[in-house]
Amino acid sequence: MSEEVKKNLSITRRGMLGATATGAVLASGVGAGFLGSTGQAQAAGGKSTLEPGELDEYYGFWSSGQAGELRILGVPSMRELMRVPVFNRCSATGWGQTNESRKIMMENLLPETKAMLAANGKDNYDNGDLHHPHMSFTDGTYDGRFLFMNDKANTRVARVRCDVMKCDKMLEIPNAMDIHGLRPQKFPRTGYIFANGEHEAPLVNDGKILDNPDEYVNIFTAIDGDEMTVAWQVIVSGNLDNTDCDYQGKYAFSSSYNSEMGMNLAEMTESEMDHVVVFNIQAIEEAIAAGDYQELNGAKVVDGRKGVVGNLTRYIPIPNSPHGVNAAPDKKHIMINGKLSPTVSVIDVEKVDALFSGNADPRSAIVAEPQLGLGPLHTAFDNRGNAYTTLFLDSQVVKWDIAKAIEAYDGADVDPILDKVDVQYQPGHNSTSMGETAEADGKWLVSMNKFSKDRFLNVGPLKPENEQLIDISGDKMKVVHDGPTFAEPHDSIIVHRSKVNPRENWDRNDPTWAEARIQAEADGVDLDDYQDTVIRDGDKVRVYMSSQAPSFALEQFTVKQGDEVTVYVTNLDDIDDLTHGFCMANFGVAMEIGPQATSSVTFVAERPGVHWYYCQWFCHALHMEMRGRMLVEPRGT
Ligand code: RUQ
Ligand code: CUA
Repeated sequence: MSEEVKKNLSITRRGMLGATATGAVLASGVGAGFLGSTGQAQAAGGKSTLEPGELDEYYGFWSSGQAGELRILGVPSMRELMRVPVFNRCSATGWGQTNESRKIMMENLLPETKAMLAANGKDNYDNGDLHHPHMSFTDGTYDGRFLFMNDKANTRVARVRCDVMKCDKMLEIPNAMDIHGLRPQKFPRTGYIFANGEHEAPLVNDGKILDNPDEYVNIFTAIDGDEMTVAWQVIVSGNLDNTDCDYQGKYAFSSSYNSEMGMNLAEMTESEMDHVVVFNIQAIEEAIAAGDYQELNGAKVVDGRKGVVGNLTRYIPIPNSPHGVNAAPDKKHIMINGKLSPTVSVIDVEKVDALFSGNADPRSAIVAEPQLGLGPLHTAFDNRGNAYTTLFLDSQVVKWDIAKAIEAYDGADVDPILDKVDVQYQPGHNSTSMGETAEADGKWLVSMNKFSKDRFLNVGPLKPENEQLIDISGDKMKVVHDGPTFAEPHDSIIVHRSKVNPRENWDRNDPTWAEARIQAEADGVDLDDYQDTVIRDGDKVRVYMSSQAPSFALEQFTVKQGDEVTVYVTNLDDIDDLTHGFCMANFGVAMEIGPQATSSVTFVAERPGVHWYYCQWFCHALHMEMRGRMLVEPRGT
């Protein structure tokens, strides 16, 4: 890191802390100015507070960072609507515990992962670090099919079905270490999911190479989003941070903050210039088709390192430690956010062709590099040619004009910066309504701030983060809402509600419980009808019980101590919102059964005596009565 940058960082931190109180006073003043006659906060872009019963115009899909789940918010109200467990465990839904969720979580674990988990007394991961949720695209805009998301903690990528808002696929990525940046292909459709391995390691990481960083590599992965399998991987030089792709389906771009391949802070920030890797998708596909790859852990791996002859990758130098990568809705520009550099580097995708066809200077693809402020991390967009960049160190969002930034880079005397607004405090990602699609609509921006400090009642040393809603419909940005969130949202997308159309109830033919259906058929049980059947199969017992408010079909069943018991509950209620639960008290067993769904859970009945199971979702006036007994006969009786 240069001395000048270091000095700027420390000055700004101090200045920012000193300005905290003033910032808070100013912000509350702004809020008061927007009180309409109804007492609702009124903003130029529309109401940010909804009346009871009013629905939001947008779905917000939120990461939860180290909490491991996906969250669904309403925008602009910022009300949290749902949590979708993905990489975490969930006490309410039984995610990580039901047979259906365990199959999804465990079916694609690598053999060495299973061995490591077994040695630690586990058969599955129970944490995750979900940073980047993004929706599938068709023709440059959201298509409402799937959401894809990364797990930085355990090198996984997961998919959530938008028809039921449940995770249906999870894939551990071989060869790569710690998936960070993730984006779906925008055109012609998703297609690929591009995923960056952030941390470098030996390509066969089996302990033969240890403290020899010269032999470490990083891996870029393209996943087939339909099949949820690894399509191909590329070995790169330097590490990989964030990624995005163009609207032509030709290139993906990944930032690298550690082109040095340094192992400590001083080494990682040594060079004045790092780089962005450009991946030539067609050239990579051709190399794979030609058999020009090595197969490692079942993945087809090509070599795109610097200095390797060929057309798979190019490296564009970017000032020190770039972070966010964001494609503009003009379908032409890719923003590389400087982080330690106060700049955003603007790549013109039409100038990238020349890097592959001729011998053009890689920097010739850069058409602007405006100085925006300290700590630019991520950029979002409206539909009027403006970009909005978070400034982590300045605790601001800066609005700037892309065309003017290009003119300024060409030498014109114009200032691309249009407006700056203080946020509370130190923003990471931001997102605008439909802003990562060609249908950006320029109404709302969410600034996802890493610190809330004084914005909320003190809840102890661990504070919530703060997400602020900003009205961007006018010339000046206006902060209209503060929203605390638990650890720790990184990224979000704001999707117009017309794009998403979830079901009210499950379809009885849903593939989620396909295995339960096969077992039920083998046991002569009709999973779609009333069930009160107990099947004994050696020391395995299968209990089939349907549920209909306010009762389970079985009031009791008997097993022997030590039996492996699988309980299949099918919710035959077909009324919207009529979810039942099944909790086997004192066995650590609980799950959700949505309307028309089947869920199953397996446990060993290693506790003799009378044990109550009960419905754990308040479903009916007689919900408390929705219970039954499991009688466990002691061993040897
Ligand atoms: S990336 S802000 Cu995963 Cu910026 Cu977190
Ligand atoms: Cu069923 Cu409560």
